Amino acid sequence: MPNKSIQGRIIKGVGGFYYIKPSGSDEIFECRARGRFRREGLTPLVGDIVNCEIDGASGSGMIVGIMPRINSLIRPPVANVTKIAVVFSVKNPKPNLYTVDKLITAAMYAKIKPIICINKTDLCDCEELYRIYSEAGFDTLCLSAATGENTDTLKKMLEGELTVFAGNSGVGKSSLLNCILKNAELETGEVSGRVERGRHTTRHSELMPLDDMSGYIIDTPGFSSFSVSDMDEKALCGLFPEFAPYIDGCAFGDCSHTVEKGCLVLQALNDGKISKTRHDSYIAQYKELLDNKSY
Ligand SMILES: Nc1nc2c(ncn2[C@@H]2O[C@H](COP(=O)(O)OP(=O)(O)O)[C@@H](O)[C@H]2O)c(=O)[nH]1
Ligand SMILES: [Mg+2]
Ligand SMILES: [Zn+2]
Repeated sequence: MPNKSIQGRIIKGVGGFYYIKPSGSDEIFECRARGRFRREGLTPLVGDIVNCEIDGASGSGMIVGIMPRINSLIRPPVANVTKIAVVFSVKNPKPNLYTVDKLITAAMYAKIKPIICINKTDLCDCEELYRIYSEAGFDTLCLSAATGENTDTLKKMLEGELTVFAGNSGVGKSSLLNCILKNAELETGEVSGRVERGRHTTRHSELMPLDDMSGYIIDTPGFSSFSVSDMDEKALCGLFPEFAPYIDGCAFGDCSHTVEKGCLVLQALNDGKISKTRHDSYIAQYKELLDNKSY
């Protein structure tokens, strides 16, 4: 076999080996990374598009180049994420909208499109939650992994994307993925925090290809948030798409949209055009960002 060059995506990394899948092919190449990357402080990440040289004689491969990333997350360590399924349940566990809104903010900050996934809608109705997030301008789905409601619609939204499933433990991420992926048999069920942490450290990130369409998904045990702590609080309002029509018209150029008289965002809140829970999350996160700055 002659030597050859390939380009593909890293779908898994274990113990210094990377597994690379060229697009449109089912072949997987096992490669190591050039020492140069380590010296340059650059670690190949799951999700990276890489160029590799495959040695014809030995069949062994070497990553020789990493394409520029559109983004990279720290936890899970994955690059080039294009969508985030923000999963929460109507009940068991009950939704914590502040956690949900922080995840959405972090996604918006990383320029990753969120899909709001309201799960376990077989247990109680989801109208109010659906209204909050669809009216804020997000793709929003009422789902049930138990009955399969809307899981086909969710799958269609994942085509051609690299989607991270995020949300607190127990909300049904793995159950939803088992609905979407034909051959997945992900572990589901209530696990104690202790067991989950233990499992967490032993598990690595791995992209799961979608059946019969392009795109990948990644399940992240216990993953609940990623950091926006370096963000300027003034930029926060720009991450709430439903504020956009009102921001520019605010009475003062530096309006924080939290307490000011004449603030058009607060006016819209009073008029019911912006949801109270979303604005509450905005205020809480605004204060958090300010507090982080003042130590
Ligand atoms: N009633 C109901 N239970 C669900 C649904 N989805 C998941 N569950 C249950 O919720 C528990 C946690 O689900 P799991 O998928 O492990 O959540 P994860 O921690 O987010 O991956 C399991 O006992 C599931 O059977 C649903 O749509 N309806
Ligand atoms: Mg799970
Ligand atoms: Zn304002």
